[in-house]
Amino acid sequence: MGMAIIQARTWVVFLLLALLSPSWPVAEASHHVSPDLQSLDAGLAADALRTGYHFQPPMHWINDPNGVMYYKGVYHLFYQYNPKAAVWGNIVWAHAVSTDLVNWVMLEPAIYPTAPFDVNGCWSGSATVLPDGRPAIMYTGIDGDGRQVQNVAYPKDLSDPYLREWVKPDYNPVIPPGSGVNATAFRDPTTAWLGPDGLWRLVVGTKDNHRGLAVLYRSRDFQSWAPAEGGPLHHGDTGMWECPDFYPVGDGAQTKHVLKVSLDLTRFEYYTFGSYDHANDTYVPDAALADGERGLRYDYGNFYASKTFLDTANKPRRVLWGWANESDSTADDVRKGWAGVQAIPRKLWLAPDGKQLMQWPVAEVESLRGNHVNITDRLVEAGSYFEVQGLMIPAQADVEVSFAVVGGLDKAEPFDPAWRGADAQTVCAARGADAEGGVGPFGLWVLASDQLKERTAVFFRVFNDDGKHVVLMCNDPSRSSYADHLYKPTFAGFIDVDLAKTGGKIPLRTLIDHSMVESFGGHGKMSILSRVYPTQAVGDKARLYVFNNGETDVKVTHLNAYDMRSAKISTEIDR
Ligand SMILES: *[C@@H]1O[C@H](CO)[C@@H](O)[C@H](O)[C@H]1NC(C)=O
Ligand SMILES: *[C@@H]1O[C@H](CO)[C@@H](O)[C@H](O)[C@H]1NC(C)=O
Ligand SMILES: *[C@@H]1O[C@H](CO)[C@@H](O)[C@H](O)[C@H]1NC(C)=O
Ligand SMILES: *[C@H]1O[C@@H](CO)[C@H](O)[C@@H](O)[C@@H]1NC(C)=O
Repeated sequence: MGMAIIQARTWVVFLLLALLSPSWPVAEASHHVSPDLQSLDAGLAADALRTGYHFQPPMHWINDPNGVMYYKGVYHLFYQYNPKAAVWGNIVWAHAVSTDLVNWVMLEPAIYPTAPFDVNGCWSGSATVLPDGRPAIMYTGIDGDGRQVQNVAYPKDLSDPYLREWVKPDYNPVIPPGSGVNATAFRDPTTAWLGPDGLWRLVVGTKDNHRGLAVLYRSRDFQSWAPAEGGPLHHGDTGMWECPDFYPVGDGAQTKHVLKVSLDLTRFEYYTFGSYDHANDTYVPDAALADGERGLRYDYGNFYASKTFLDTANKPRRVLWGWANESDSTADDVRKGWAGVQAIPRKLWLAPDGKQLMQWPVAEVESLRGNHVNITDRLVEAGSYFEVQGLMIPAQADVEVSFAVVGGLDKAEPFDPAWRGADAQTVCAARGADAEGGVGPFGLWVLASDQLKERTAVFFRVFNDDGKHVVLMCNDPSRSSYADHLYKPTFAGFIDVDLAKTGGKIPLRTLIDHSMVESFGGHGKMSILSRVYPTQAVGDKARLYVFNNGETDVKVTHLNAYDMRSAKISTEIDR
């Protein structure tokens, strides 16, 4: 049946109408507000650095993914959006739907300021599909007094699988900041879950001075909520906890509960997992896991405010969405007319050894693969490199490669004792892709210009720490662009692979998408996302290389590189 066709322009006009009435005081937030930049003239949205298959709306600023869910055959992605500019502000819940997590139809915003309880902004939150099949959204509203309050919203028409219109009951807010709660640091409710006692539970992020807290609330009817008497589900001495997520992974006796928080102080995310007792709402992380900055991360790069959902359509699987902000300047964003991309949706599961979570791009992404280049058993001698030829647009590609260290691990560089306790990012800053090594650095140069003046390295480097091999995986964008005002951190993690046991083999997959370099090492043990802005290595001028800047030979046992078709992002609904 033919459905209404909503042109992009109509959509923008709709947004403007919806947003003209309320005034927009500057809310207390972790984002810098630039009122002078809130312009209707967004400039050029089309840009050589826009992504082809990562999720982006046609223009303007986006941040956190919100309320992700699967309902009646349709995936819903809501996200924080500024309908007026490429800088943070005027935040609404924009809405997109998909049947495959790859191609998207943009709908009108689902939730925007209309009432005293959200007049100053509709911030992040989550969706819960209730037992009767009805979805509920819980989100943070910024009320007339600038307080952060939690509100509920329900679909207006349950027979519409696109859930276009949402109704906010008058009894909102359902969770105001209680006494002792910091009303300007109280936000981002999780998806709710039902306990054996028939009570709903959810967690809200907050802080008490320097202590970050995941506060547990309970309700019998999803309307009247009270904080659990037992206190917060968890806390840490790490500053504000934003965007908490709490969910089970594994099955049967292996089930663990994951608690993820986004640390406002570092702008990175950390997780623990452990046991959760439904009877008394106690969460105890596994002893080996640390909270906060010493903890595990989903992604060791540019990835924040993430949220998972249970995809009941597939097996079921848990799918993770996260936001990748820009690493250029605000002036660049205003000129581009857009800022922010969603990372590729990732399937997430508990590693068989129970030591960490694993991630892999959802299989649907492979439906965009086109022209294929295949290399097998090619030696990459110490100090050499070669170009992978045959891709039509190496700036929009999916590369799977398996390396094997064939010259042994004897030459691995000693691990400097001064690095013990330091994070991998510090180590990679000291030993980047251009620092010759013993075993490695070896890996890919992506988004490279023909003279290699611009290139982003994704690589491995092996250290010898008193006889134990430590493997560093790193994205090094220090040469990624001629532009010198960009944020170019070397993002890195130590990857838990025992090369002695794998016969020196280590696999890598990198999704290259113009300004996005999203890498997965060790079959999903390590993820690192970087944003880069080449000036020469754009479109079909970009090149792809394999390099080995170490003293030890390595071999590419397999390399499969694919041109990626662009995802279809439309404003028209075809059914
Ligand atoms: C409450 O949160 C705001 C925003 O982060 C902060 O400026 C303020 O110091 C906090 N107040 C207390 C008492 O922690
Ligand atoms: C919660 O219950 C479990 C088992 O029922 C028990 O081991 C644990 O000590 C309890 N925790 C608290 C804080 O009561
Ligand atoms: C890759 O190339 C090898 C050798 O040319 C061939 O045996 C193999 O089937 C190819 N793989 C794919 C997926 O095309
Ligand atoms: C993304 O942008 C960089 C560069 O401006 C900042 O350093 C990061 O803090 C920021 N990340 C997030 C999650 O806001």
